[in-house]
Amino acid sequence: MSALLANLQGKKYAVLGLGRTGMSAARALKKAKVDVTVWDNHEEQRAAAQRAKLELCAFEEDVDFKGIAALVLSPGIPHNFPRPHPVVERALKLEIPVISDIELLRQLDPDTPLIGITGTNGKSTTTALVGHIMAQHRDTQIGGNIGVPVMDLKRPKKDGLLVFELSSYQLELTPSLRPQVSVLLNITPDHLDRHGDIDGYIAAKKRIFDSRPHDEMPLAVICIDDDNTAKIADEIRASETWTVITVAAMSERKADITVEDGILKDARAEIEIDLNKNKRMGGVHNHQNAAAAYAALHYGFDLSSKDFEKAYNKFEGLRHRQYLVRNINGVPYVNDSKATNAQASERALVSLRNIYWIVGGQPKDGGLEGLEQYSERIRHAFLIGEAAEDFAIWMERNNIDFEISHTVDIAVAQAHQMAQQRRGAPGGAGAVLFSPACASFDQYKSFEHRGDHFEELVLKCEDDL
Ligand code: UMA
Ligand code: ADP
Repeated sequence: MSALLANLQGKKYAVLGLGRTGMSAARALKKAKVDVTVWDNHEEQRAAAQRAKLELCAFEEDVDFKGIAALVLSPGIPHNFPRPHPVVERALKLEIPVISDIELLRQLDPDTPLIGITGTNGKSTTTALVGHIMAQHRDTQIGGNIGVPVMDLKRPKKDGLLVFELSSYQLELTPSLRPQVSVLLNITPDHLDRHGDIDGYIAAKKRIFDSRPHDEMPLAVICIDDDNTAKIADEIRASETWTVITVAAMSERKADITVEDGILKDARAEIEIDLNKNKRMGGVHNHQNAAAAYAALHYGFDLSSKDFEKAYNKFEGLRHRQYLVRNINGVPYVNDSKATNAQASERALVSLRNIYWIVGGQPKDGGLEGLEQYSERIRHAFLIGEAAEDFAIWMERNNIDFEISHTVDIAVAQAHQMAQQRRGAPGGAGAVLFSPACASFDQYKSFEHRGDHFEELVLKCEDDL
């Protein structure tokens, strides 16, 4: 992106927050010889900036902010709720635009075709799936909330494509997104502290439909399985500024594209695709993701249903999200380390039966509340981390057999042994599921680190117990 950013030479930018986004934006600007100053509230990040030879400036003190073209803000830093970061407040008072790294990129390059994907759940899976399929046809770059800051991407070649996963935080700071295709998967309450309330959260998600390419009617793919997205679909259709394709995969609502028992039906084109063929994309939630990807690519980029199906069947899913690590004697071992709260674990409990559930970590408010209805599906639970004692009370209350394993090493060994011994139990072989419903920070650096450890242990399990 360096050649693009060189167009900004002579201007001055400020970057606040030096995590993945801020460091990437600041480095890219510096490389393009654009004047950039940076700040972070944490000493460790400032030290990293110094090592990268970035110019630090304490924005919070009374430094001269004049002449700054924009403040590039990291998505994790509040600009609104619960209260704006003081530096954001200062910038806004001086009428300095507060923008995301994605906004900066799209201001410079509004024309490279872009698929934007948002929703409360399924964003990363859908983004990766769309990227995987389109990479076989065009130079495709995927980034954004999925973990690759957009300034780290290569600019796609002519006829190339950008696929961005977009969080509600990023959407609020990106008024010039101009996607050719916008995908909205679902909206359930999340990040309410940052949006004030559910209406604020919905408004942020809706911003994916705020800006349009200059000379085209863009495509809106909206999964209408929940009331929030169904209402948005009606509104966007009524605006007559987007072509709207609706998808229903987790409800019986009427839509352009539906999925029932894993069979995708596109009523407009009389197309049927059997989504069950890809065993790694099990569960109705993944069928929602797959149907949204199909709609975006078939109607947005003329991809044939045959080409979709061929590439979809080869998609291996994303690690840490109900990812099938291995099947041992008919027992699947599933890594769902990304499930850091009860709602996320619910998706896995819905998808499997006779579960040997490894659960726990650093607990979230509410613990396992809401999962009581799945107790029949759990054969045995193995409790780990800080949450173990509290989760034991919940298990007792719900008549679920359990033991306190403390660590993932012990839990995997115990679950493996029990699952293999009870393979012939009535009801079927069951599944070993690592879906912690907790943050990872009590024992790991991140959910990825935790999931990697689980997978490493599972790959070492003996198959002749
Ligand atoms: N900081 C300050 N002052 C503050 C608060 C934070 O200086 O008051 C600094 C921190 O010291 C840190 C930096 O800001 O150095 C952190 O910025 P950040 O939280 O925006 O983190 P990044 O590393 O830039 O990661 C962000 C996204 N994080 C969030 O939105 C919270 C990543 O999404 C994204 O992958 C990455 O940009 C690249 O685009 C993560 C996420 O959890 C996966 N997203 C949420 C979600 O998916 O639910 C929205
Ligand atoms: P996100 O990027 O939005 O957090 P992911 O694709 O990383 O979503 O999936 C995270 C978890 O959310 C998965 O492990 C799965 O349990 C659940 N999930 C995935 N897709 C959906 C969906 N369409 N609806 C509801 N839950 C989903």
